[in-house]
Amino acid sequence: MTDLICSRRGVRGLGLLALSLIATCGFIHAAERHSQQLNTQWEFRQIVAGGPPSEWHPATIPGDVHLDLLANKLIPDPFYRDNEAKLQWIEKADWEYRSTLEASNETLSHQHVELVFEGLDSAADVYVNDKLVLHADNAFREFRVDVKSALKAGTNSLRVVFPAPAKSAAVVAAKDPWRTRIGTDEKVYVRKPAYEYGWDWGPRFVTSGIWRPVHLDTWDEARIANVWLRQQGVSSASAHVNVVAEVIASHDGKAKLTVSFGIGTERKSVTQEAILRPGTNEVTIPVDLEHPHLWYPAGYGAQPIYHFGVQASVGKEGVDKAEAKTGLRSLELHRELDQWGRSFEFRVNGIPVYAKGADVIPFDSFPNRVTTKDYRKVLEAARDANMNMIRHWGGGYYETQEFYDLCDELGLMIWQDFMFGNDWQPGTYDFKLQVEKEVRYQVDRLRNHPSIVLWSGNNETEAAFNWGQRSTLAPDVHLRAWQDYLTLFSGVIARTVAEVDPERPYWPSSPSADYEETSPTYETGDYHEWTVWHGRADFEEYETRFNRFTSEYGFQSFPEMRTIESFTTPEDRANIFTPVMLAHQKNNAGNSIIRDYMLRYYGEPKDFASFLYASQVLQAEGVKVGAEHLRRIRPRNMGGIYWQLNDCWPVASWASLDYYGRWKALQYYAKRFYAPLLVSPHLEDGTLAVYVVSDKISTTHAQLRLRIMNFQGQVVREKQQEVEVAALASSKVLSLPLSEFLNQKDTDPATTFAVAELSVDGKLVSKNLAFFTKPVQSQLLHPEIGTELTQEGNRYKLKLSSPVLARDVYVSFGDLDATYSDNYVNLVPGEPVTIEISSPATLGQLKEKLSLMSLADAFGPSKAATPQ
Ligand code: BMA
Repeated sequence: MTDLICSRRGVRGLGLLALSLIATCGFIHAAERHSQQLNTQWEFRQIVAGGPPSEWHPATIPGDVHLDLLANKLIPDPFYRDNEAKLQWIEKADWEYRSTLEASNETLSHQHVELVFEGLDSAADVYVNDKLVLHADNAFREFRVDVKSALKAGTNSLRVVFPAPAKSAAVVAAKDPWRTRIGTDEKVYVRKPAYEYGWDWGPRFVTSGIWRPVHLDTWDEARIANVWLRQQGVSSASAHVNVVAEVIASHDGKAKLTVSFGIGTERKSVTQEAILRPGTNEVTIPVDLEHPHLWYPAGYGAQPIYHFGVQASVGKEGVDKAEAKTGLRSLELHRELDQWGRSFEFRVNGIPVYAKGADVIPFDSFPNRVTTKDYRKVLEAARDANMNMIRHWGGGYYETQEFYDLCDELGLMIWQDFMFGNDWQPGTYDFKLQVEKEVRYQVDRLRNHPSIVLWSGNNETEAAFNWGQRSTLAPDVHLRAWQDYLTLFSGVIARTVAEVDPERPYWPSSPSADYEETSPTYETGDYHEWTVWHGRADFEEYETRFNRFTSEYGFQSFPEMRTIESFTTPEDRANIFTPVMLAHQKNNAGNSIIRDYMLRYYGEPKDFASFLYASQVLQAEGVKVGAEHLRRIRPRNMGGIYWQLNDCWPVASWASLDYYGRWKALQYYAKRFYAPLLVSPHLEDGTLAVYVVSDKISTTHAQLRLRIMNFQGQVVREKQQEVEVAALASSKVLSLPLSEFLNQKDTDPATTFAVAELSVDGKLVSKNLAFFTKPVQSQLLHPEIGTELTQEGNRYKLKLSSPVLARDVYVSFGDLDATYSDNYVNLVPGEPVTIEISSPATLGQLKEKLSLMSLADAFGPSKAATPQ
């Protein structure tokens, strides 16, 4: 009888009688942990100091105050025109959220009744029945607080108060005696996503809110706080995984842990007994897998996922269960001395993987409206563009499990920054403790993801040591600031990562040389290459750089017309310098920089629409110079990550996908310049050299065809050869002195180009064009492009052809949704290109809206009529 009553099922079954018996039971029942979601029926209001309280409005949790104001139609669309400036009052206000919490006697009968906030942005006071139960001060941590004594049976009130972020930060900042001497910004004293304060691609929306789920957990004997799948030896022959269950126990006692694991529907299980002590226990259950299915980065193999279920029981009762999953792979950041300095090379399952990708920023200014569809759209676009790595940049927030699950599934390796973006960070002891808790929480939460291949301390904070006020600090303050930096990023964080995730490499900052001295003869670490764009150097400058790993470089462009239309009125679209266009350009002088390069390389586009289009071509061609150079110089360089993949609002930026996930020219170019087998014709030392770069793990037998032709299609030189393409290497396979074919009859550099094609078994795998002048000097002809749009099942095919060279032919269907297998394509004279299109529109609608623009069109018919 006692057994029955003291089990959870018994309590439920016997109702009130049982509840009264529990109190006299004399010992605690071993019920299973239960989680009650508290995400519904919230309200919010502005706290008006001194004034009457404002009205309560319904709120959505998880969310933030901006989204709640928007949903209640209390503010206009923050992204429209210049609304951003008009909404700055929100961050200056204090906000309050409330809900009720129903607690039954059964709930209160448990030993532990914990209120769990998975994320509060940021400083907040939490009250239960008007009793302060929590002061939260870090948006990147979970807060778990026992509220058993604050709760009563029945309806309880729950309130969360968010003082204006600047106020909360000022209170903490005032306690740091070094702050003003070092010049540390007040805002960083409370951990919060840095990009909320505005960035050179993002608006300023400093928000507040319960931005991750809330729940009430009840448990008794023990609960499983974390399951760590520690990969300690993985090869194709076997995988040794230590399943480490972190069990929080109430008392001394015996427990049993059962792990069932496998892939697909196949499962094996092992059980282990453990002696628990009150508090945190780590129980390790070793698991060996013979001939495991290994996880590979995209392009190198499959991404199988193993599932592990852990069940904890005390006595006969299950007390908690947890699920975890991972992909099995070995990982090494290979850093060896070599002829150029020290390598920076990721090795996965022993393969030196050349990292191809882009930097990722938050998907929205308001994270809680990012949907599964949005995540897929952006991350699948990365995979489809032949990327295998993203760098998850440190000025945003640690992403959702869904984001990391998708990267695991798609084979996208992640360079994971900790969330410190550029700003100098405090050196106080409290701040270090705060960061340690955050790192522990985030690494515990994310370490099973095979996609994460590196933890990196921060974005550009090391570099920021010499920026602004810190460049002129007095020697003692200078030393103090540097000590603060080192203790945080190479002390506290490095040590914590070494403790909770020792199998994964840690890197102190991006960019960093890990405090080694670099020189032209000793290159080491990763690099952010900004002489192009910020330094306004020509794109060719990229080719003079030989960094071991380039984790940022890039160039801006405008999004397409449809995206521009989403935030503008027709008068805003008069030119790129209207107030609204400038409000959606966050880099100082950004639009002027684009125009500068435009004139340098292309000339003046004929109108606004042409400017948008040409800016995308300019960006794509510029980044292509860098990307191909970096791939050509492998293994000296082993990673090219361009800035940036995505946007958090509609804006002119370095992104290759706009806010709506629409592909800019650069995304299509990336698909080509990141092809696993790349043919890269390159002008060097008076020759046209042709390189073939291979990411294949074995030799590939291929056919190379190189033609030199003029814009009308006359071939003046042709070469064909068989090539044995070396695995995981870059090789120069052909070199033609320019003097042999240029500046001769029919080969004016302004009307001549080279087309290189690489085929494997008769199938074209890479095609690339090279020109002998800048576009502004080339004499493009106005192409009459032939189109043939047909339907095949639920897909469409568009065949394009032109009798003369047509560069960067951009296909669009106005306001109709469509995705394209390729776009911004070059039409070699007389050689059709077929693009596959999917669209919910009908063939008739598509035909009606089809529009084309090529480079010659963007610069006016005059360019065609009178060659320039
Ligand atoms: C780097 C990044 C970002 C920035 C980008 C473009 O500094 O780390 O901070 O947006 O360059 O300026």
